[in-house]
Amino acid sequence: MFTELQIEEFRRDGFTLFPDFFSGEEVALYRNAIEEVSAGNTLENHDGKRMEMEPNQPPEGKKVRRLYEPCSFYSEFKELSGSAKLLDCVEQLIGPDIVLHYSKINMKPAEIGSVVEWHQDISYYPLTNLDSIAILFYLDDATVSNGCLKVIPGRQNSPLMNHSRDGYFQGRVTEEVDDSLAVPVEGKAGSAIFMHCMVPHASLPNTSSHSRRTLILSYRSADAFPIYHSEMTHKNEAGIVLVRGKWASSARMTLSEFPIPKYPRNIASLYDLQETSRKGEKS
Ligand SMILES: O=C(O)CCC(=O)C(=O)O
Repeated sequence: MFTELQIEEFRRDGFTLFPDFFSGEEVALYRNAIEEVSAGNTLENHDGKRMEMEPNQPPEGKKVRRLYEPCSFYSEFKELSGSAKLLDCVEQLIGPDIVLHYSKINMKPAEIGSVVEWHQDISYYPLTNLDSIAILFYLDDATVSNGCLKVIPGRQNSPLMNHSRDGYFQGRVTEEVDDSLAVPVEGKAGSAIFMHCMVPHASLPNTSSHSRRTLILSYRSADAFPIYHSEMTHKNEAGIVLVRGKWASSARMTLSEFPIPKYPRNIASLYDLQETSRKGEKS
């Protein structure tokens, strides 16, 4: 459970770091599960339904960039997503009726781990209210040198930043970001960052010799419904799970307007969309 102080910090800054959320044994369990799932996959021959590989490696390279939806596919992570310890914390932040929205593991492998550019999570999936959070669990010690998360504290109460260009959603902020406002969130393996969906965040490429694996679970209040049903929304909504409390019979609306992300196509991931955007293709 969070202390009053941690909740205050979350409300003020939009995030809070929970040190040692996992024990050393739990970290080892999740790392082993990741290794098992990743084993045998290469850039030229991998299970594209379950994972995405780092693109800048030889065809036989084995560096995975992301594992998709671990809480749907693998028992260790599914169990975590419904665990009382985690949901008690989530409930303190977004209330008693809780939906697991999505999960993923960003691997940020040593030497070539990809950049994540500035974005606010909810720009990808507008909801009727903002009771939506992501929890980022570091499974390795995360520092500035291996690409820990960077955030802009306190920005969660301002309007959404622009994520579009030429009318298309870019998956990254397209206005200027004042990097001097950013703070790195370093943490030991096993620590967790609870982050509001409106917090701008990013992370640098990993050029160090240490990987920075991060498990990410996103939850939303059951009365936060998608306000725009693109094909991407359909795909995602098929996987949502009520993990505590009850389904809502009406949507709670707290926003008078919100930008709609017009996706250029079905994307594999944020990396995919941000890369396309960098190349300057119409997206
Ligand atoms: O892995 C990271 O550093 C950030 C991840 C993130 O923001 C995302 O996948 O939406």
